[in-house]
Amino acid sequence: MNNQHLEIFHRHKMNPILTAADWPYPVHSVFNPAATTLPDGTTLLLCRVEDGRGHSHLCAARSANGRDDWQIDSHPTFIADPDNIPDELWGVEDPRITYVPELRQYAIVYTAFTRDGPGVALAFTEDFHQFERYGVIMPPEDKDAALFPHRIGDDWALIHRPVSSSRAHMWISYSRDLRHWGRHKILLEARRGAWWDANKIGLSPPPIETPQGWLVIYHGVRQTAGGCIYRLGLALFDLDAPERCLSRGNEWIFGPEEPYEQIGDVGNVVFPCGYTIAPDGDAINLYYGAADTSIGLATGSIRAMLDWLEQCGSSPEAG
Ligand code: BMA
Repeated sequence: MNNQHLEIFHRHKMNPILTAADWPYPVHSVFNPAATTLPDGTTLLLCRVEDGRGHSHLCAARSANGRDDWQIDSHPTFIADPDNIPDELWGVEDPRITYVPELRQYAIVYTAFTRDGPGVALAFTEDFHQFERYGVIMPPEDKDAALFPHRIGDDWALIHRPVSSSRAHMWISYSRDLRHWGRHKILLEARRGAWWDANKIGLSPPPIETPQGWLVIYHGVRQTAGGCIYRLGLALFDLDAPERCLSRGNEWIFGPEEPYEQIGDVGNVVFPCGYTIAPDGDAINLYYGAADTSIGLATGSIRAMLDWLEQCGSSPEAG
C-alpha cells in the first residue's frame, strides 16, 4: 500500500505513552483522551478510564511537554452522577474538550451511557476541578460529539453522530443557549460498499479552525469478517456555513498498524478525542485511544493535512 499517511502523522517512539499501569489507583484500561493546552502551556489530557466493572469515568493527566512525566489525578476527576443525572447510569465516556473564549470556560462534551444507549452530554469547567453539568443534550443513540469554539453567526454549533438503522452519519446542530438544539443537518455521510468509511463514521477530535475552513479528523469503521477496523480520514468544511463540505479525503490517513493498536480489549482501533496545537499554529499532537486499552501520541502538521486534502481530496458527492 502507498502509505501516504506516514507523511502526515508520526507515532511517538515511547508509544503507548499512557497505560493502566501508570494510574495511581486500580483501573482496567485508559484510552480515548480529550486534550487541551492550559494557560501555562501544560498539556491536559482528560482520559477515559474503565474500571473493573466495565464502567468508565474521566481522569486528568497533566504534562509540561505533552509526552512524558504525566501527573495523574489521584482520584477520578469526573465521574458519572446517576443520582442527579439518571442518564449517566453506566458511566461517562469519550470526552472532547473545546475552550470557549466567550464563556472563558472549557466545554466538555462526552458520552453518557444511559439505560437506552449512548447519549451526548455537556459540562463546563474553568479548572478541571469544579464542573457545571448541563446533562444530556442529545438523546440516545448519539455520540462522537464536540462543540465549536465560538458561535457561527448567532448560534453555537455541535457536531454529533446519531444512529438510525444500520448507517450512521455525522450531523451538525445549532443552539442559541447551548441547551436547546435544532436546525439539524447532515454534515458528512458514511460512504457505502467497499469504502474504508462505509456505513459508520463519527467525529474524532473537535474541528480545527484554519483559514481554509474547519478541518475535521473523523473515524470510519470498516466491518470485516475479522471484526471492525477503526481508521481516520480528513474533511474540510466552510467557515461560515460548516454544514457545507468543501473537500473530503478518499483514503484514510491513519490506521491501526502497531501491536498496541491491533491487540487489546477491542483490537484494530485508533480513536483520537483530542489534540494540542503548538504556538506556531501548525504542529499538532494527536492523542488517541489504542485498541480501547492504552493511549498513543501521533505528531503531525495542520499544513500537511490541508495540503494532503488539496491533493487527495474530492468533492463530497463522490462515492
Ligand atoms: C466506538 C466508541 C469508542 C470505542 C470504539 C471502539 O463506538 O464506543 O469508545 O473506542 O467504539 O470500540
